[in-house]
Amino acid sequence: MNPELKRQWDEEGYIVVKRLFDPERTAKLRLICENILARWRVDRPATGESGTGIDGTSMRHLNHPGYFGKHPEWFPELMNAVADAKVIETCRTILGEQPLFRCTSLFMNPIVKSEDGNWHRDTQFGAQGDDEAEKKKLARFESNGIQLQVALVPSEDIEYVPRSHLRWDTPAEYAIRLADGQKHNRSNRMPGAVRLPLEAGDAAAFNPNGLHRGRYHADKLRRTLMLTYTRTSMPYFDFFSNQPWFLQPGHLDPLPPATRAFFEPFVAEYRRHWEAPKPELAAAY
Ligand SMILES: O=C(O)CCC(=O)C(=O)O
Ligand SMILES: [Fe+2]
Repeated sequence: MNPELKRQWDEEGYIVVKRLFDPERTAKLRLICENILARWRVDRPATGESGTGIDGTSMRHLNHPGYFGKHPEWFPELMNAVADAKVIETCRTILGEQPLFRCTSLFMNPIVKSEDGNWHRDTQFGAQGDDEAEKKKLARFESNGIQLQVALVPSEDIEYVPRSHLRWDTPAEYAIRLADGQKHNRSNRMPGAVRLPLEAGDAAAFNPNGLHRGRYHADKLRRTLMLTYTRTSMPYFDFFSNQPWFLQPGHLDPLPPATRAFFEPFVAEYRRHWEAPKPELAAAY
């Protein structure tokens, strides 16, 4: 347990962990993710969907078994990273309890279209533009989980307003994030914003209640592998945790015992949901 890490998370709303993965492991994960991304751009094993990936900026469920047909040895590499002792200890420090797996994602640069991301708080989703409802969410909602973004190549694509997770917007922030039907929300003048500079192998996490955005520029290579966890005491079934492929016989067999042990509570928690198929959740891989 690192008290400074916890303090920074609680007070600043974000952390950067230098060299979470060493260069060798980072390079291996990059190779694996590059291959998965190339496949995702032409077809999606989880749904049989095809195409459309050129301007995509994120993809989910890199741990789907359909991505490992040619390289079965890459599956344990990826799963070992998700269950890595240092990663789990970092999450445990922040959450104050054992983390439960939620999902894997990759953020990447688009190939053609460039865009600065829109400033937002994740609390605004589902609040339907009702500021009072969002304020209540913000006051009540202690972040349920952690999204750890591991840079596979150097990246400065995340911007965050430190400490903004603990309060509502200042007038200047509001003018950018929400005013006028959000038409200024890609502004480059957000007061107090910092970029989180990452070398390959470094990781960042931020409380998504705070003001943040990404950057999606075709000429700025971005490959960040995001490992997402919830509190074990607050599991949440939705598109992200809908991973029925974990029910395939022998799915966890290729994994070393410690990694398998990390995923077993995930399977135990969501099994009953996966056994009753949810086509509406499967539609958007
Ligand atoms: O990293 C990014 O590009 C932004 C992602 C984001 O907004 C989020 O994870 O809530
Ligand atoms: Fe967000």
